[in-house]
Amino acid sequence: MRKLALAGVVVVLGAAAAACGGSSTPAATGGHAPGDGHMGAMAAPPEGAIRVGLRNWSVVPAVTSARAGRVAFWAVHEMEHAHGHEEGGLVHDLQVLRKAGDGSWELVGEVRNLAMGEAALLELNLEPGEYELACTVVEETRGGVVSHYERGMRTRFTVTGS
Ligand SMILES: [Cu+2]
Repeated sequence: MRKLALAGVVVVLGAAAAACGGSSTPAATGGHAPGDGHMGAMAAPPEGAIRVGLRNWSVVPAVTSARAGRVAFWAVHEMEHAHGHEEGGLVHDLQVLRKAGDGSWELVGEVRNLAMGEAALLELNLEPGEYELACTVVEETRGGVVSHYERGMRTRFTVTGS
């Protein structure tokens, strides 16, 4: 198994500050690089983004509607639930589904495989309509097959005309 030695990476910011002299206390700035798009859930949500909490077993958006156009969702796999491996829920997705004219749901966008404590930004261009925010992970646990959607990880979301 290969492992990447990332622990030793140190990013030095603001070398010009050395001109001030004297202080030996480095400023503690956030050390998280965006990387693959997954960020820590404790990070502040980007401005204007709608926070969507993902937990066992619910999807909890900060608001339940938005204006049509650019909509940004800040998907957060909540920290506050501790669960055993038998229960499932080690990762959650956020799927944004739009109700089509024939009543079926079509996928508009998604972020996948958020581990507990992770967050990710999903920016979409949404037309007016009825939507569902859901997690469609299906896991096999020692307790059996667990469908997050059927357990309750879905909620309605409305996009109104701009
Ligand atoms: Cu889930």
